[in-house]
Amino acid sequence: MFEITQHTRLRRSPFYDATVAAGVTSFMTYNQMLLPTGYGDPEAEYWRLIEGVSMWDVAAERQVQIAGPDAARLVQMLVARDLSKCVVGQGRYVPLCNHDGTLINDPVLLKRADDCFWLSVADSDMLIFTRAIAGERGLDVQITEPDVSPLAVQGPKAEDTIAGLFGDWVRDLKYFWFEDATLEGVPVVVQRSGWSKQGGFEIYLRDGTRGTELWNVIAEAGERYGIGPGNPNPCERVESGLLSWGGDTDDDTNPFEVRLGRYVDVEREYAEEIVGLQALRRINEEGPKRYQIGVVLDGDTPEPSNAVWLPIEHNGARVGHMTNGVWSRRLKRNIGFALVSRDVTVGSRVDVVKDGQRVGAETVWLPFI
Ligand code: THG
Repeated sequence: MFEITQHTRLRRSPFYDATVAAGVTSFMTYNQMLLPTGYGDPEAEYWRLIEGVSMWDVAAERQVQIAGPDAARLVQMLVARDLSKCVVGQGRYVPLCNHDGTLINDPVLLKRADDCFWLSVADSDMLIFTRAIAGERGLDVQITEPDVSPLAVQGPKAEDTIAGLFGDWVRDLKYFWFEDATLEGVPVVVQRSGWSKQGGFEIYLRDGTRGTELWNVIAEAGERYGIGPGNPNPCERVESGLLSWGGDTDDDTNPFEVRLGRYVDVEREYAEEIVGLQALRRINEEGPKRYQIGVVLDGDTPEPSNAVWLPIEHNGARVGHMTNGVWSRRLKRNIGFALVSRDVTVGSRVDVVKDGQRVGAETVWLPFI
């Protein structure tokens, strides 16, 4: 075995010590941070999310704060979605594209004030990109990475857990809406959000020195509901059809190909200043060449999870890739997303090629559940 060298370019979460104490067994990197990926009991971690409540260190979902007189204008230039009706206290899922209309991130946007926004980003460097656009356009903004670290609380018992801590007002929060709050003196933002379809909240810690405190307070409040540690769950998110940017996308993927077309507003004011909008209009008119559907593999023996793009063939010809693969504990089948040519219809037979072997599969619509 080898060690991972400690270095400032591999940043630790404020919840790092708490996750070690909770028995974390694996990490991956995400936004140059360590993101926990397991606690040694995948079966229990899955069912805790489906039936109870699970808490996740997702501090690696970093915030890019855009503040200043031109903040609103810059945000509208950057994201594919019209935000004219987004109010302070509201969040939105906002595909972010480059000039070619290629999806380069899929942040959750938080409108903190009329002149202050957070982009809660997936794993690509949005500080560099947003600063470059602001600089080229001569905009009056300050772009920073604030001391903010999300902790997700997910599952059917998440609402009771969070209401027990903050009060019943959290039950009235609409999806992606948020409120500032304090928890035993720890400053946080509470948002109804999270990368699962089991319901829940994200608690954004606003003081990186108090991660262990926040973790422990939530763990204690959730004890009566059987809370335990977890992480963005590969099985649940595939069953639920949630996109993993950088996992299910490649260097050429546009939002229309991966079911995000409904978050792209091609008819917009000031269209000429919106990054990538001309390209997105063209792609939308021509129709994307690929699309994202599901595959259900033949057989009912669990295969190890697969994060490698596997070729898919249809009538012997290469038509795309399976971009992830998991054993579905609810469907009792091996399933995955496929990014394939539009010529492959849903309900077709295809072959997934793994280690030179062909495994038969059927194409289906997403989500699986
Ligand atoms: N939470 C926060 N930041 C994040 C993520 C998160 N940043 C990175 C990554 N995850 C962004 N990706 C997603 C993808 C999907 C959703 C949220 C973040 C999501 N989608 C819902 C769906 O697809 O059904 C709702 C979308 C809608 O209709 O508005 O929630 O998890 N803080």
